[in-house]
Amino acid sequence: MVGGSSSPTAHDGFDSIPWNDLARVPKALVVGLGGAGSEAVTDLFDQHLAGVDTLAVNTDGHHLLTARADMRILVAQATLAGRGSGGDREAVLKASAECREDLIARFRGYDLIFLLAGLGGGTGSALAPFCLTLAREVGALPVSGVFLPFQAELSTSARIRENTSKALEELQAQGGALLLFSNERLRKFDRLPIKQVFHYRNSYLRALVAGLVDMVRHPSEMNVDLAHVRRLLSDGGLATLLFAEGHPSDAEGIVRQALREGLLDFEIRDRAGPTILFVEGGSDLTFGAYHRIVETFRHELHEPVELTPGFRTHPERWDRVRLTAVVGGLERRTLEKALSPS
Ligand SMILES: Nc1nc2c(ncn2[C@@H]2O[C@H](COP(=O)(O)OP(=O)(O)OP(=O)(O)O)[C@@H](O)[C@H]2O)c(=O)[nH]1
Ligand SMILES: [Mg+2]
Repeated sequence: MVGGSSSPTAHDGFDSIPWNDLARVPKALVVGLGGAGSEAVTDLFDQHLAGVDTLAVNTDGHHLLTARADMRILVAQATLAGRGSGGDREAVLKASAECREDLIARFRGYDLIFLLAGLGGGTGSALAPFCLTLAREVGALPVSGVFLPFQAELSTSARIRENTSKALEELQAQGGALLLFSNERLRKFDRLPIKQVFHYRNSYLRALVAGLVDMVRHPSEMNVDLAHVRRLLSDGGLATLLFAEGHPSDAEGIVRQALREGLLDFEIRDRAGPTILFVEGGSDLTFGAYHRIVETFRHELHEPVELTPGFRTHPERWDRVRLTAVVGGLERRTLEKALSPS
């Protein structure tokens, strides 16, 4: 317990410390915008993300009824009558003033806000950049997670292509953390049912969300907290999150998994920008294993401008380590590049 009967005396000046404020745990919210965003939030809600609240936002009332989340709101009712936008991003942008106060009221009090949307439609493509601004306005740290449309949709619909490019451009212009999910990377699951593939992608997204939330919610034994993440994400550049899990002795495999085997699309410059690397392991995690992971990661990122490594160990033994990283200073992605990952 913080403070309490064994805390130092008033003489030490400790009584004037606002213990309750200091012990406050950062709060996180995951918001699903539009149809694809709401489906992702429903999947995350069903997978029980501990300590994270969920909100589904849509212009389509019928679809919203099928979403499962702690909170659900129908937006732009006056203009779109609860029927969705039918791909009309401009209509949703025009109606955004209508839902501004409602969204701000839901966002207030959260430290981390994840904004999820499928790009290409009207609702998610309009609300993702709009909500990014609102999340910053309430003082939260936003992380956008967007799903690019399928190649077939992009090549046959100028509207979907335009909605996607505009949203992508606006999100990147605002800087901060952007998780860009490329459907092309899902092509390796061509033989699986669609729902299962989306579920797999959502589980990966869940690991990224849980990794960051966990990193900032519990005090680490070294270095990393919300202030570090905030500083990295506030320098105006673009950043992504990375995640991997493996055996503590397999530093190369863990780092390769994080950088090259994920579902995200990103482009690291010759030299990465400020980066946070957080390693979580069991009580048996050795100093050597931890350092090998840090060194391998540093080497693979070509010596980032600034690397902040941190770790936390659990009281019990665990033959796994989990790596969560925030990598800054990334290149902007065009839709063309994201669709043809190297
Ligand atoms: N339904 C669904 N669509 C996905 C998913 N992942 C990516 N998408 C893409 O998301 C894009 C946007 O679709 P929706 O989310 O339905 O569109 P919306 O934001 O509700 O916009 P409007 O319905 O036009 O107002 C589609 O073009 C899909 O390619 C997913 O998990 N579920
Ligand atoms: Mg919709």
